[in-house]
Amino acid sequence: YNFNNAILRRPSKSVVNGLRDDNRGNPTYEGVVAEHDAYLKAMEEAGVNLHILPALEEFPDSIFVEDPALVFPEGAILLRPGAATREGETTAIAKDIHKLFDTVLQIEAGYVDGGDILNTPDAVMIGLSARTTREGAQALIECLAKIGRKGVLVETPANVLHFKSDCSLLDDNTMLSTKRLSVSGVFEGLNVLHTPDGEEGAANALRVNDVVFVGSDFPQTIKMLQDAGYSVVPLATSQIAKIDAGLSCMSLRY
Ligand code: CIR
Repeated sequence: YNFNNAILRRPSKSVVNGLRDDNRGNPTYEGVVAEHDAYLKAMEEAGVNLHILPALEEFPDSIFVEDPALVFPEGAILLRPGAATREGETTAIAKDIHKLFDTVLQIEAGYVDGGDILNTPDAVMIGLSARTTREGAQALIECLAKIGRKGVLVETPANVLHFKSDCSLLDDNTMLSTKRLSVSGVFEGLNVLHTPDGEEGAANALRVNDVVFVGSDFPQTIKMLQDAGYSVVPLATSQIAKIDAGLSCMSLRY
C-alpha cells in the first residue's frame, strides 16, 4: 500500500452505459467526473505521482483502469478482462504500460479482471469469479512467477462481481472484509475487520500510503476504521456504485 505512482483514465461520456448487474439507474457523466476528480485529488494529496490517460469513448468501463492490467514496481502484466465489451481495453492500455515499464508480460490464455486480484505481503491472491477463469488465473500465476511473485487461487463469493468488491488491505496484516467473504477462511492468520451489516459496499476501500480511502456513504465503517487508528479519507462513490465500481477500480498503483 506504499505507492509512488498511479495510472488513472479520465471517464468517457459513454460511462453512463457502463456494465452493471442490477439496474439502479444510470450514473450521470458529470457525477462520475466529480467523483473521479475528488479521487484524483486525494491520490495526489496522499503523495502519489499520477499518470492520467485520456478518455476512451468506445469503452464505457475504461475509467476502471484496474481491470485490464496488473502493475508492480518491477514490472506489469497485461490481463484479459472477462466481459466481452471490455476485452479491447487491454490493447488500448498496452502502449501506455509499455511506456511506463521495462518489463511487460501478458496472459495468453483465459480471462482475468484486475478487480479480482489482491496483492498482500505474502502472495498475490487471485479470485475466481464470473470474470476470472481458472485458465486465466493459471496463466497469471506463471507470469507472476517470472517476476518473482507468488500467486494463489481463491474463491469470490457467489453474486459478487470481483474478489476485491468484498475486501481490501488495510496494512501488512489487517484486512477489511465482508463477513460473506471472510467465512471462507481465506484470510486465516490475518486480522480481519468486518464491514458492518448493510455496509458491504465499503469493503472496496483503498489504502494509499498513510491514508485509507473509504466510500462516504458508509459512516459505520468510517467510524470503525477511525477507532482502529486509521486516517480515513471519505470519498463519494454513489455514481460509480451504479455501475458496480468502488475505490480500487479507478487506478493502477505501484
Ligand atoms: C464492470 O462491470 O466491469 C464495471 N462496470 C465495474 C468494474 C469495477 N472494477 C473493479 O472493481 N476493479
